[in-house]
Amino acid sequence: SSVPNKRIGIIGCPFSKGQQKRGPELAPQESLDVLDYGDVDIAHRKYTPSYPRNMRNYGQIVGTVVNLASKVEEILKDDRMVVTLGGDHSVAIGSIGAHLMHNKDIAVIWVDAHADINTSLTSVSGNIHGMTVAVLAKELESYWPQLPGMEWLKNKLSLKDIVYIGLRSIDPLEKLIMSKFNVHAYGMEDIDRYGIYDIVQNALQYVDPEKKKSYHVSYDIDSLDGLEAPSTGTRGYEEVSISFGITSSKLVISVRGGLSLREGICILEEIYDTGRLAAVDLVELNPAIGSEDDVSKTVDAAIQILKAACGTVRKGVLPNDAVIPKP
Ligand code: HAR
Ligand code: MN
Ligand code: MN
Ligand code: MN
Repeated sequence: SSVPNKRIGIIGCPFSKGQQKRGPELAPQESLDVLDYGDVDIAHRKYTPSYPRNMRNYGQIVGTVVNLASKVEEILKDDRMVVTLGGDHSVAIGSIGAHLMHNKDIAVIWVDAHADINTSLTSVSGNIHGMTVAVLAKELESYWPQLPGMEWLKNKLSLKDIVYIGLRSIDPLEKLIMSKFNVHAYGMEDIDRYGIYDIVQNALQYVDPEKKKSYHVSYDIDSLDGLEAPSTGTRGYEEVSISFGITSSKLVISVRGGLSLREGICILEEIYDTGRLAAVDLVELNPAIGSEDDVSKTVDAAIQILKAACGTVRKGVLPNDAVIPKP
């Protein structure tokens, strides 16, 4: 129905561990108009006693996501598709928050090994990148302590308007939250069973049956298999000690067995095809992890995902006025 947006705005949010790679290789077709909006200022707010417990670097994060949000809103107002290059997944508080300010009627497609739906009270790690969805969620408001500095987030995301693709590492209390609120999710086993194409069509049908929403894809590069995208923070085998009250145990996080790059590309191609893709986050790419080859492989995977988001067609497009050369 709609015409895909050929105008794109790129914003970097080089948050703690993320470092963005960008350049002309992002522009898949010459007809694309890509405008670089620069990088967001990273805030350095000191700890204050009013900050909630178990949220590492809270001051820095609230300060930064506000800056990102105003840039993202500016790009959306310029009628461009927004590409936010993280940074870790906490930057999506800013990008999705801004998308919600611009248009209340959005649908989020969260492509990730993880659900990132811990509150500060359920998180084992205290890492805010594992809490992003919960910060944004309307239904979880009463499960948080006061979140100073997040008052700008007035239009919250309904958990009915998010769908997960590619999950394979969920904490027990995240699972509890997801089942209590009936959050729609496709895990790797669903992709094995039905194939990625049908999963994407089903996900869109679920989250946007009337085909009118503005899409936001929040793409965590760790959704890809570690063989495809090794340079990311949580891709392998990890053991974390957890305690819930008097119970404590070891949680084994093993996130091998992820999406192929082709599956990742397919997701973005199909969402691009709706003509309503308004924002993409590409997060958790960490150039400080792995060898030089690992980094370039991961960056290349990210570029291919973003090119698909910008309308690249793998089987090729016809050149404008060209003719086949003859001797
Ligand atoms: N669920 C775990 C936590 O809350 C691990 C989260 C890891 N998150 C990411 N982004 N890498 O998806 O800490
Ligand atoms: Mn994530
Ligand atoms: Mn993840
Ligand atoms: Mn298609």
